[in-house]
Amino acid sequence: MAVQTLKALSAEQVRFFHDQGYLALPTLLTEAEVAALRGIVDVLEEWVQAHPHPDFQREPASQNSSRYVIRKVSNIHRHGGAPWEAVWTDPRILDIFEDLLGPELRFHHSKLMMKPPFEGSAKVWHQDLPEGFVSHEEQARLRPLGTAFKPEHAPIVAIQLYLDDSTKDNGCIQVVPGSHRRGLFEDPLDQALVNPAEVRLAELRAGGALLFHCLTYHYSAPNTSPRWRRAPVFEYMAPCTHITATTSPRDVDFGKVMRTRG
Ligand SMILES: O=C(O)CCC(=O)C(=O)O
Repeated sequence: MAVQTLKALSAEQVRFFHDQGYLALPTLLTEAEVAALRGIVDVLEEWVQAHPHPDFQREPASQNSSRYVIRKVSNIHRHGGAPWEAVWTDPRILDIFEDLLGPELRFHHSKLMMKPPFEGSAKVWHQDLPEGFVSHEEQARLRPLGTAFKPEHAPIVAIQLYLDDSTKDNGCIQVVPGSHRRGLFEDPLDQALVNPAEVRLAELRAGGALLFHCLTYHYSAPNTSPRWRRAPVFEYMAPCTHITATTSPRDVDFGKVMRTRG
């Protein structure tokens, strides 16, 4: 078997990701990069008050208020201008994905998850794959496979980057380690599948990042704190040979080649 030369991660980090289905990276973006990206989010948030857009999703609690409190921005790599496009194609990030998925990288989708102070709602326990990454027919084919449907058969991985410290009280991501090896379940996950004793909090400082596989069970709690939690997600994939990957019709640049062999 060919020995892979790693570009960004250690062999231990790669092993941890494949075993556990997630990996925390405490430092990825610099303070200056975080400040620049936050600045653009502030401008976008102001702009959308007068120009609502289908890619900007309101926080349910703000549906009837005059202010457009944003929960999610789809296609953030296209809405945020050059600094956000730079994150999308950042060689530091693509090197990490190469280490995890190999040299042929494709784009899946991007979004910015926003949790406004005191208002940011929970995202229930789920796996990403049944949230539109494959069709309903494909899900019906894959679910009965149980644990024979392996994470390697669905090489789609997310990176969530933190523009604010992400902690339990402002709704950090929580994961069930190793759950990406349990097969595919209905969306959202039946709460009975989540053993509270297994849950790990992915608390990270601003500038840090979390990688998670599209089969890993994950959840984020409501923001009960006075602090924002702004956290973009970029997903990339290797060419899929065991599944037919798809995405939401609104996502742009799906399948774009980010890296090729050699
Ligand atoms: O950041 C969040 O609140 C949830 C993100 C998430 O669940 C996802 O990207 O699949």
